[in-house]
Amino acid sequence: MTIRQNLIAGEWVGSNGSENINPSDTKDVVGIYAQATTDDTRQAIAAAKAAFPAWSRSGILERHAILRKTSDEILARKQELGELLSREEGKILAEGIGEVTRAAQIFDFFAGEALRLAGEVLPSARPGIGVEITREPLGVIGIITPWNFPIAIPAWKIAPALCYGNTVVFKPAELVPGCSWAIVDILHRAGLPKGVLNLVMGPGSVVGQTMLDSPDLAGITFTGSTGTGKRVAAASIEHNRKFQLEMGGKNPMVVLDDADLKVAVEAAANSGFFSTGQRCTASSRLIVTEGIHDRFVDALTEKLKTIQVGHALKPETHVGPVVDARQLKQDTDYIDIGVKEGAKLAFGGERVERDTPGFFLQPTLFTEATNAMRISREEIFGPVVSVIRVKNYDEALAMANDTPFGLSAGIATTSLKYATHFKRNSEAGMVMVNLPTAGVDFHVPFGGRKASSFGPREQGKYAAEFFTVVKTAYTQA
Ligand code: UN1
Repeated sequence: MTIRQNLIAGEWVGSNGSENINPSDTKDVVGIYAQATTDDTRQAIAAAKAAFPAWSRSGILERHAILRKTSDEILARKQELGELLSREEGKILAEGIGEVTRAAQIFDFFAGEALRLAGEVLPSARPGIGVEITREPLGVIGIITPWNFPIAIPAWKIAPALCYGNTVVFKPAELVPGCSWAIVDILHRAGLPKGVLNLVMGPGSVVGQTMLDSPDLAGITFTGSTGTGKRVAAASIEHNRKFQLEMGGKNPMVVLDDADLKVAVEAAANSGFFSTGQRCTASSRLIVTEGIHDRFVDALTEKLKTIQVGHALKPETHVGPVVDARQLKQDTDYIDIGVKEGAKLAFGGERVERDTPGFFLQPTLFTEATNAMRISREEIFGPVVSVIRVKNYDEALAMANDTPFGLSAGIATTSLKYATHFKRNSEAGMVMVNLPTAGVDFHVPFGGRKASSFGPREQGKYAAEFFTVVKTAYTQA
């Protein structure tokens, strides 16, 4: 098998490779990917630094053309890249193709944004003086991405970074280098000058740490665990560096007595279990009022019985495997914790065997949970959901907000009054009414509050906030 190499200063380099394993079938090696060393990472940073002056002054047509070409190629290859994504991460093929399409849309959006760069011209407080407010690129951006969205998250960080004139050192998650390698290859062939985008695959302890320790990164954008996010923050403060963090969630979905039962069950099943529950936007706390509680639990349990867990590439599969053995252990440990805490295991909870060796886990539903239990407070990141019974809307809202996190929150209701009140009073960055808490658009801001996020929003035109720095210029003519 040929080794997929790192891209440093416009050259493919590296020989020591690591296997990318399919979680649906651990006998299937998706590919072999080079592992960057400390020295490689330093060279990548130096290359990005050297490329910055020219790229930061490059024309908008050049940036537009490269981003546009990248979008076109990703879209044209959506079947192949969707399969690669499903093979390396384990989400089902339809979700894999959907995510690849989303990546193409993101590159398309930022191709357009390159043509819309603008500033403001204002009169000064002092007559005869003009003020211009412009956005300039930040510099070298470090991009660190997680395994659960192997193409969409790299796209929504790389596309705006390049659009606004920054250069990049990109470290994808170790578990899923395949899609990252593919988009870097596409961008490289689309004509990016040498050093503008550098790919350094490898472990966080080597590649990530070298990035954190570098005085030459002007910004780091990170999506991943809360623990690592805090390390990114601490190291960035040390270096006076801008940072943007997207971390965990413990997202609530409130279901009120007046909800349309079918809508509520679909939204809960989708955001709790699809993509194997491995989304920071997943709903893991279903907060349900008394009048609908039993009907809702019955209908959701019936729905779970129809969900087929299996190999991500089989057409009959609804939910693929857990990403790896470590994550599976975390999920099953939390299932044990939930049982010990006194929640009722209403569905699932067991590993399942399929024809191929993989990390298959049944969708798991706890009922009679409380909001104080660890399964309701800590992010599990698997197909494990708890139902918490409440008396009324007020109690539901208070409980929805009673969490260290604040990424997304949902409500299922037919009441305009409660929907409106919830949108206004939820302490989450994103609020969904009669919709899953996961599965977001590509052209609007994404991000949360409290321990879920730090720094400016990602995506859409709000992305400019992180990837640029504002300059205020005064002129007396
Ligand atoms: C989505 O729900 O469509 O890591 C996106 C995550 C998020 C992305 C969720 N940053 O799960």
